[in-house]
Amino acid sequence: MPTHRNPFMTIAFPPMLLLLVGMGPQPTCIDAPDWPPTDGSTADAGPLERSDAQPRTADMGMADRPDDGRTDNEASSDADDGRGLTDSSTAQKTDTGPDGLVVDGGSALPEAGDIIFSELMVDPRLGPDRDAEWIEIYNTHPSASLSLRGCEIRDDGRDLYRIADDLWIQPEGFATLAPSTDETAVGFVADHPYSRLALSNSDDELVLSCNNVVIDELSYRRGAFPIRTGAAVALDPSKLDADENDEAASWCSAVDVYRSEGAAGEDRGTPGAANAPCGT
Ligand SMILES: [Ca+2]
Ligand SMILES: [Ca+2]
Ligand SMILES: [Ca+2]
Repeated sequence: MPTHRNPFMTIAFPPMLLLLVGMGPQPTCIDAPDWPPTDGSTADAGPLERSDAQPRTADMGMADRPDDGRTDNEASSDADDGRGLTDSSTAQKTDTGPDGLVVDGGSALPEAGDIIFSELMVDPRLGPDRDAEWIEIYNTHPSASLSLRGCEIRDDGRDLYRIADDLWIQPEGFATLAPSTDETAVGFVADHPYSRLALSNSDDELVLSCNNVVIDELSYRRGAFPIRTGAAVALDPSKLDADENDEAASWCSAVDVYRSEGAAGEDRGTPGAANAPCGT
């Protein structure tokens, strides 16, 4: 028998020896190296999401929707997460859009009426208007995630902001834009920061256009529209339409509180979520 500093090692691993070694003073050497798994399978993406090798168009089983002829300039890029369709905030964090992106005919560009203004914080109580105003928009499309990259929001005056980065909205989902994504300033974490936009407390216009096509526009006026300090102007959820949101009667003051600072008061609205029905 050859000499060895550990005589146990000369034996060809009988089961009882392995057990003895496992009970010895240095158990770490037989710790199972693959527990817990380190290959990513313990991430919060479940087995259904682990489909990196599959083409994007197969995701969610929606690849066979009708082609309306629109062309693709966004959807072919790689992304890193299969959960974008159910989480708009996740979608915002990707560089080129959510994995599992579903687009009409391969296009993510909205057409007229696809995205509408759904809620406006015109006159926040907490924080100055320049910091705490916000705009909520809604994707009316029942099945297509849409990108607002390159689109513009403007008024009829000097205000104009161009969306230079990706801003995705899932089908029948909401997105919020505010002067910053600073929760302390806005009262929540907006999906996208804008600049050079201000919402007049008396009357103003908002126009969303993409590739020089007006997607939605509206004009509001105090007195007709329910503009109040500390309450967003909220579109009735039965009026989520580019034409119906032109009518003052389609809007009401938000009731739900999203920001409260004790004696300083409250701001009401549902940024990023469905509005409550008006009249309730
Ligand atoms: Ca304002
Ligand atoms: Ca409109
Ligand atoms: Ca809302």
